[in-house]
Amino acid sequence: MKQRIIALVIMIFAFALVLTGCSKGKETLYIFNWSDYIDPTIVSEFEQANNCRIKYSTFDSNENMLTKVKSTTESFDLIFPSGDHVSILQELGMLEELDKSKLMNYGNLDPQLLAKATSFDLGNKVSIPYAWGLTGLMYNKEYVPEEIVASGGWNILADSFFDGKNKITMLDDAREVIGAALIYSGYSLNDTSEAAMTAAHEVLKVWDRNITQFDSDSYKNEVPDGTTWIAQAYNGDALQQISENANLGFILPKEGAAMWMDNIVMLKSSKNKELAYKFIDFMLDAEIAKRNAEYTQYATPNQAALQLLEEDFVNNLLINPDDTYLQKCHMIEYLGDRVKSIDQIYEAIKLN
Ligand code: N2P
Repeated sequence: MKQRIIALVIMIFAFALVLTGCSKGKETLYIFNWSDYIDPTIVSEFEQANNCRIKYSTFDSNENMLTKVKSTTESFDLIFPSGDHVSILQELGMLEELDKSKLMNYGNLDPQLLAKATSFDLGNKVSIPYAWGLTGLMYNKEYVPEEIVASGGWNILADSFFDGKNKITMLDDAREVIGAALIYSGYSLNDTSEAAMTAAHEVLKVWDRNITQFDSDSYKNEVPDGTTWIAQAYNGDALQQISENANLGFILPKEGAAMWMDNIVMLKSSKNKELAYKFIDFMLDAEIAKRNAEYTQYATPNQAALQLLEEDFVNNLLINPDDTYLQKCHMIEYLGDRVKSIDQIYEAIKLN
């Protein structure tokens, strides 16, 4: 017995030594990204190649990210906001202007997408496009009859089949929830006129009868396990699940969808800017960006990576829709104070 205890103490001591030995003296990069949004092997490869440590934290909505970044004493080096939140962080004076000469792989980015990104980052000064995608509906084929899905529009959420069953979720994101109702009502997702707001509110009152919760993360487990039958979902997150479970499906509603571009930004307060530049450049490498797109199932703004991706990925219309569908999609734009009208309706619906 005594010998066993001694052996255990020696083991714990050796383990602690290895742990401290590994992390001691190593530079640490603090990254804050959406959940399920990076291939973890890429993170460890970067750590090994640069003899550093990455402290990686995740968020599930721009709102949560913003609250944490504004309030936290823990400082991040790099964060991954959507376009409208790049503008918000920039207005708050929190973003570092990027020195592109430190990014050898910057030229891999698609100039057309960079031009689009100027709508939230004039002159592409503070952000690096990371991935883009669309929001649709993910469902479990075991529970949702095919004829309901075949109707193909956002109003599936109002179908009487779901009445009182508590089996539908929407994202916990005002822009996404009100956006879907606006698109369904024939308005732009960025329209905050009184007519648009009234129409969206009326639609949501009806959908809300079927909605169990507003949550941006739980659907990834709950649709596969049948707790939720249909959920408003990000396309890549849904496709990650679908690749492991043939019972799952995803549609882009016929009226159109919300579109967003997520970006890497560096905080002015970053204490490790050189390493942060290295990480951005690593992610911009064509082969790395290709592997990351395959893992996350999101469209890449890296045109050199697009050349390397398999046809199956490039031609998947749920990742890269055709132009006819894209014309019906609405980029979530920065609205300044106008966002308050959207937030008000969202809060009213959630309180109901
Ligand atoms: C990744 C979700 C990112 C999409 N899980 C939202 N912009």
